[in-house]
Amino acid sequence: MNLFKIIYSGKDKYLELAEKMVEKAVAEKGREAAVKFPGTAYALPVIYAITGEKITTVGELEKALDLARGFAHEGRLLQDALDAGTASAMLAEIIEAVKYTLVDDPYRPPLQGHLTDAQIRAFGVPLVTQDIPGVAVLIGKCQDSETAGRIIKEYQEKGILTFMVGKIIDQAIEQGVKMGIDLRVIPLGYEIESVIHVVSVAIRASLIFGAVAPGDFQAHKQYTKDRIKAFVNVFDDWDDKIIAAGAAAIELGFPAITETYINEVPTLLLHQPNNEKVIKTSLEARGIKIKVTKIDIPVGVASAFEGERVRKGDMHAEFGGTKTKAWELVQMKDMAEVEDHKIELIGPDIDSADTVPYRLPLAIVVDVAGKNMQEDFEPVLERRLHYFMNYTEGVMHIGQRNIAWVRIGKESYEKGLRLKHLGEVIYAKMKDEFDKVVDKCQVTIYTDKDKVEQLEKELALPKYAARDERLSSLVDENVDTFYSCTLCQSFAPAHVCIVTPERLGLCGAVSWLDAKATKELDPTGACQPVPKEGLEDEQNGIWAEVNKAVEKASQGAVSRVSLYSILVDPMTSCGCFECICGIVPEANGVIIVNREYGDMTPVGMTFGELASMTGGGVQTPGFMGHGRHFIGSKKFMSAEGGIARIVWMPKELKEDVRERLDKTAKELYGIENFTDMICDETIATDSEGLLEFLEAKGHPALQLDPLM
Ligand code: SF4
Ligand code: CU1
Ligand code: NI
Repeated sequence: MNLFKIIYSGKDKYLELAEKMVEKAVAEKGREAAVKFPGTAYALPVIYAITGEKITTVGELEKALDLARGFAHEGRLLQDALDAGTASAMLAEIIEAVKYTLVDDPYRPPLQGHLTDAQIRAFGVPLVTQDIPGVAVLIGKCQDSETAGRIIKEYQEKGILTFMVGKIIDQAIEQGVKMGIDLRVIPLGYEIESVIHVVSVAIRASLIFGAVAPGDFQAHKQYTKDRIKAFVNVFDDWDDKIIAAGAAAIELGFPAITETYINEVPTLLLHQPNNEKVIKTSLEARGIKIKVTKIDIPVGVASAFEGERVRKGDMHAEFGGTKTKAWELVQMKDMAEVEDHKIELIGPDIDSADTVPYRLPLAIVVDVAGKNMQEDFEPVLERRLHYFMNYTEGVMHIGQRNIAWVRIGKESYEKGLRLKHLGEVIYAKMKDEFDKVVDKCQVTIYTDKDKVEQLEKELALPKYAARDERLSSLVDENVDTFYSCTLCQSFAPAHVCIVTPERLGLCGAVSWLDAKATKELDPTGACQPVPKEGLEDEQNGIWAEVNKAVEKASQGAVSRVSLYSILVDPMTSCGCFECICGIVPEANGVIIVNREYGDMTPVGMTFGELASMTGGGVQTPGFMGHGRHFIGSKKFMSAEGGIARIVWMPKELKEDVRERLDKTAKELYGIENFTDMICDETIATDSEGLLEFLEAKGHPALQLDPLM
């Protein structure tokens, strides 16, 4: 079989279909009709990245066809064949774009189709932390459903983000594989063209995080090859279109592993007929190493289970919520006080009653000891409890401290999961993630009502209060060290966050205490101390040492950064920010939009469009990515007047930050209920309505100096 012939023939089939689809779109919708995928600021992203052309109308699709044709010259070299693969990708994107033009939602659950920019941005943190160590694209149909189910499940347990195209989706459904974006098992669609939606994810990572210029295809290929750890598995049922898509993947640096022998190209196209070995072959081909902590409990423990929900009807036991008390605490102890790996349950377990759902009070107390442990790290470790429990199959954890809420599903209970196993998970994960500071760890789980209540009063509440006290005294003025974080450089090579007590990392996941702990855990790692020295500009928050650190960590890309301004040398963004703020000159303030909000804002841009204004470690005055928690900070654009500049936020975000924001506004300006003066989408999404509202409320931004 001639591999090149197969690819060219596949490409021809895409071309034929794409031409037909475009014709159909012209006939049904007319050349002026808009063409777009939902929730992206990058038009047809693959074509945009490859050619620099933004295709936005049906008429322009004809131009896109020409662009794709131009890529596909038939020749004898591997590169010619790979170009035909690239052309196939562009044509597949045209076909998919027409689907979205002809009907509103061509993909219905469980099928995913296109992913939005926001969904891609949300993958940023788990990708950089290696929570998601790689990306698998499974195409075709396995020999049997059991094999498909087993392979998918194994990828899931390894944390691999798994996309499926073709009949394997039905096999997964048949096997009861739970799927969805949150579970990191994503069925794209049945037709091979739908594979473009994962190519689009890789390409947009390059546009968003890498800030690679549209049209510089060489640079995009380099980015995806170096930074996106993806690979393709083609199962039995292949045809030439699938192989042409595989060629497109290979061109991006993603190896394809086929079950049927087609041909082999060292490191790029591999043949693995044995289904038992396909995972190993794939991970090796892409150089993906998986760190596994084997935890001996009856259910799986994997980051991919994090998004799993336990619904009321599927629930065996419940703790907290509104029904019972539930709290958790990590506390530092002396070495002699901790017996390593002691796990104790005080009170009834979840199999001692026959009323289901079974409701109990719960307290989880984790004692840790270690030479390098510090009291400051307690909350850092404690916050991980949420993740450790969520990673456990069939366990859902919400909240923290004494507003914890835990559910255990029936299925996992029936597999044998009991409370002690939660202790095992916590123990194993603490020792694994925090090995440099935790030498010994013991876990005590209380379900005895009196004990839970008594210890809450005597132990937990005083501890929480002391921590809050410590946190409120933790202001930038009171420390002599900030931290740099460069974790995101694996995707945004020039980006550096400077983390201060009052300004957390823009991903929302790294506070000053987290950074301090990270430095202790990994002394030469992503978080490095930056001495707060050489003050150059007090108002904007510019220090010579900070500049030096940023210049070094960004390899010279950025040499001057302010910590308190969004106009003067603002901090850069990588792409995974929780929120973005952008100025509205006519309102003399800024709007803030969170990633979850998908609709229009008063600046005439969606989150995705605003977000595309910044990213990849570039400074863009007037636009800045930041964490949710930064919104209530006294340092939030304090150079420009502070939080009084906030004029609009989505309602959900307002409610989330209300308490802290109101408190800060009271302290800074003596304003009560400041959050109520901020407009939201239920009031206005245009600048006229916004201004009207601000005037009616007497919003303080209107009295401040002109922003520009
Ligand atoms: Fe990335 Fe900044 Fe968060 Fe570090 S603090 S993980 S660099 S966004
Ligand atoms: Cu990031
Ligand atoms: Ni980012």
